[in-house]
Amino acid sequence: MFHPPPPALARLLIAACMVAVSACTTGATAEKTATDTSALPAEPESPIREDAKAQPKAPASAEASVTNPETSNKNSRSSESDDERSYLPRADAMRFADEVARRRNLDSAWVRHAIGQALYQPRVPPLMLPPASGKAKNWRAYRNRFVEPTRIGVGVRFWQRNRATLARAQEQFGVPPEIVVGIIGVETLYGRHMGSFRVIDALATLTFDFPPEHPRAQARQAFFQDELEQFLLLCQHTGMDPAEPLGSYAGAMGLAQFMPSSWLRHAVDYDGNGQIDLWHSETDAIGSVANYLKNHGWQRGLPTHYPVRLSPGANLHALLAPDIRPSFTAAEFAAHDGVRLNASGQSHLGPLALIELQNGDPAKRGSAPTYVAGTENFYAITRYNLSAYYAMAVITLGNAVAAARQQGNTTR
Ligand SMILES: [Ca+2]
Repeated sequence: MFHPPPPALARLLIAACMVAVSACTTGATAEKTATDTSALPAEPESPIREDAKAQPKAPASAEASVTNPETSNKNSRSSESDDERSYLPRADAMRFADEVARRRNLDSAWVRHAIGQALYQPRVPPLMLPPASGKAKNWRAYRNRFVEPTRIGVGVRFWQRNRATLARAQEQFGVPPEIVVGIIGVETLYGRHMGSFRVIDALATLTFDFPPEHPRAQARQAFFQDELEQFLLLCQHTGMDPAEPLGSYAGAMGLAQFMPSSWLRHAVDYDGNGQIDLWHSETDAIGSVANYLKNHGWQRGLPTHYPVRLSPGANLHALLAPDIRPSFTAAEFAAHDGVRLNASGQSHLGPLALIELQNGDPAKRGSAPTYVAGTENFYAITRYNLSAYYAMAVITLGNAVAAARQQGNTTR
């Protein structure tokens, strides 16, 4: 999947591209997550509010049903040839190609060829639509998809063979192994499900055929348009053939499911072989995840969350208002009637957020929500995927793998 560039060509392209990349990373581009399976680019006025409480669409590793798009597309749309699905004849796609070429100082024939070989993927747009409203979120069901014996077992082996790298990443970036192990486990089951859509197909489909019925279609389409542009820059930068890389239906790539913009900004060559390969190098993936979190506010040594004890009838309205953004001191938190932090939570120095995770509709055989007090490190994990459910699944899986590893060590 990853081909090193021919050296002479690569040097030329890298020189041209570094200028372009720095131009886009210093702008006021909205913050984006690494994976963007359900995520929104944060906006100045109301960052992440809409999706922060939502149970996200599952990351690639839980999407077995979308891992073989080519087969299903061919089956379901056998009358449609590749020519009919190609973006080559689309005036809007070619106009965009010319704009990108001009904006980024790229060869316009190369950009037109790259976008022109993209194929519309009919299964992608429906996957972007939010779940039907009124459906209660269910943290326990979500958690059980990720925190289960197979994933824990694979996670223990991943940790074992990468323990030196995980320790190095903790030393350098301050992010503990269980968080990195939790993220890569939830994202791709440690590389088992990295997605099988061509990235160029997924991003072109979401750029030129984003579902108009989506409540935020315009912003989301703009997000993917930018990611398509970033993907082309990434290909120029690395010498990858744009037709080659595979990823999720949203265009997220590799063990850590990085979107192209995140790859350009936060991925690192952590095995020192001179190139970044997030598909095949577990070492590069580990360093990149840790670097991403550090760049998004991770603080060394800070816990992710504390338990919260609630008395019946506790008034949570004010505490829930800022959503997952840590906004209250421990004293302010505990000043609310019926809300109690444990001893370590009470002595926490930074801001906290009351995190609510619904467990289905209590009126329909569901149970009461789960609450924790999230710290700035909990919030940092939500920069990876804008969802409290996602962050809590990452933390819970990482801790479960750590516990299983510990148990294995003591019984061995
Ligand atoms: Ca590398």
